[in-house]
Amino acid sequence: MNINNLPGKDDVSFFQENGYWLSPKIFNDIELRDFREHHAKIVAGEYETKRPPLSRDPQPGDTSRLVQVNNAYWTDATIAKLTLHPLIGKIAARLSGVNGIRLWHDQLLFKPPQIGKAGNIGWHQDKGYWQCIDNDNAITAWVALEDVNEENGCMEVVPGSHRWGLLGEDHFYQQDVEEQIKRIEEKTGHRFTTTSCVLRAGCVSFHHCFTIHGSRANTSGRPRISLAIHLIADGTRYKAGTTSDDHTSNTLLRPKDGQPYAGPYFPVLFREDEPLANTWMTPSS
Ligand SMILES: O=C(O)CCC(=O)C(=O)O
Repeated sequence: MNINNLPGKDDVSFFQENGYWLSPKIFNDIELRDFREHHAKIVAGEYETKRPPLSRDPQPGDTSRLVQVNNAYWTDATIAKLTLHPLIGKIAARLSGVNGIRLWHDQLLFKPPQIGKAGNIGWHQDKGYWQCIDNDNAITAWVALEDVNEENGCMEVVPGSHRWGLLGEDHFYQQDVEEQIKRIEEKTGHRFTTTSCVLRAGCVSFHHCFTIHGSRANTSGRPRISLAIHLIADGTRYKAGTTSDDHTSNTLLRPKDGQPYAGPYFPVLFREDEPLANTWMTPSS
């Protein structure tokens, strides 16, 4: 990882204006080779730590649709290094304007080639699923472990949509993404224009928890391989009584109203004034 790739003032302004930011390449080819190898093990259901993930869908062996593994970092020390990487935390803190970052949960994603709409991810705002979070500073770091573009179904974001409010259009599993666009345009009165997050392997896109995003089919001959790292500001508290009460993070902690999300289920990636803990950084290639 190259620690010189922190967002500057203009990058932070871009994030505030557009609700997303694409990093330059921050993981080098040696790191990427390792991450891909361990990503493949998890997809295959080989859990190095013997601890299963929090959840997954579908089960190992089925690659007829998008594979999604939540808290993949529990299963594998190499993926844990990526999920909990302090530089990811530092970038997220800088973009969000907060002093510390904790993990909310990770989501390993594998979009096989040529599975048509079964690889689509419907348009949604992450905050729709995370209303139990008492602030709007949550942010996602989406790490490309292979090159991603329109051909293999890269993530697309709707720039500026983080300022449209909460839409109640949270359809991660909705595969008819075109039909959804019409509905959102009618509902909001905004034109729905997307930007493709085209990334080289080793680059990371960051999106605000209100930013509408999703992705279309992988029409290429190669898989789309990535890890989404969902992050919250250190000090974030549980807000009881929302539609997200049954979010898996709450089933882990069983918090009381107003209780901070803290402890081993929500590890700290980064805190201002604390040294970056990770010693395995190497120069980016
Ligand atoms: O991988 C995608 O296409 C969408 C991922 C996503 O919904 C997220 O990272 O929040």
